[in-house]
Amino acid sequence: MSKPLNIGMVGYGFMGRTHSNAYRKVTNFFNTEYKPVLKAVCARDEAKVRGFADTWGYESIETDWRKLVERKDIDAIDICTPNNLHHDIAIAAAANGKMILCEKPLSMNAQEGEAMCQAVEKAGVVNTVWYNYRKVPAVTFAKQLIDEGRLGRIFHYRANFLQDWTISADLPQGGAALWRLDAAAAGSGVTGDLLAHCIDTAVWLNGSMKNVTAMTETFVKERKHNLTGKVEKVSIDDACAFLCHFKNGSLGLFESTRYARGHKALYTFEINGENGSIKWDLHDLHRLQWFDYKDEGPLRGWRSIHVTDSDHPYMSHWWVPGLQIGYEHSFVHHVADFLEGVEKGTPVCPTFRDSLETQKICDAVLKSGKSGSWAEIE
Ligand code: SOE
Repeated sequence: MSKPLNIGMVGYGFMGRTHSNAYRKVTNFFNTEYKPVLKAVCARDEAKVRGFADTWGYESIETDWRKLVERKDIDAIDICTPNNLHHDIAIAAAANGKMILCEKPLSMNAQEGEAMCQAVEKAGVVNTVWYNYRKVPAVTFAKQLIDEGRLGRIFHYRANFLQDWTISADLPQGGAALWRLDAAAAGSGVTGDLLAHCIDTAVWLNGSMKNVTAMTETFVKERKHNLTGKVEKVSIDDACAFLCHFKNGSLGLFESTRYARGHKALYTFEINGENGSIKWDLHDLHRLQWFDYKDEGPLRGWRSIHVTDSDHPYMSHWWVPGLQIGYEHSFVHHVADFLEGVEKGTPVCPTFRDSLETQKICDAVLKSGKSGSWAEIE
């Protein structure tokens, strides 16, 4: 008999949909002791939140997140709000003894993030941050290969996250989906939204960073603000590129922008070691490119591994070998890992503490982008 685990979700945007879908599907494919129950969803607009609850099968709604985190029938709070609310909701949820699943990035800055870590650690509640790309089977497979030492000494790590949806100067900032352009709600632009993903994966695969040097740019300086109706200064970074030294001696190169015409969500990374290299591309997410220096002779070359066999991470839970899965499954895997952590009492990675490292790197990147100097990672 499975045990219910009651979810209370705050926010219902794009991420609210990906998470709800994952909660609904997970126990059809993973044999978990706990089964998520969509107990309540919370947002300020009552009519809209009721519509969302009906679509996804939430049992009830709230319009004030404070009420939600105090409800006795909720076990876990899922934070899917704009970034400026993560801190207050997480602290209140932890004080009420709730487990927490928080959307990325953890917080607006490392100071907030540290307070959030202390709150969940003091309360002793299970906590995780939705850096979902770790849970793509090909990316988890890359982690296995690296941990097995197959690449040997690592020399280079490079990653890109390219989009093009904010090029129009007529696009307003603030409110609904456009809070990502408003620094007051998002904290930063592409650094917290997109590079945070690249940094999370990089630190997971290649270890901690020592220092960074960055350049940031805001191409459109003013936009109408949806909440005030006025034209206001844009304070987010539209584009950011940075170099870093990893603690293992390798060099890192990262680029992210929302101004790469033709690219919608092109996340790629490559890692080069003395014995081999690995490449991955979100647009082909079920494949891992692998080069092995041992393959001597005329047959040497890059291998494109279709990560769909039952001995590949997570894949034994899905269809049959050769049939691929997609973007939404990374969230299903995250929920499966979360439920396993709850059952076994083990940390669910990335934890708040793991994600604080990403937050510190984002802060250092933004600091360096302003100063033009190298910034050390605290
Ligand atoms: C922004 O467009 C966005 O939706 C991010 O917020 C997500 O984290 C990223 O995975 C895709 O792009």
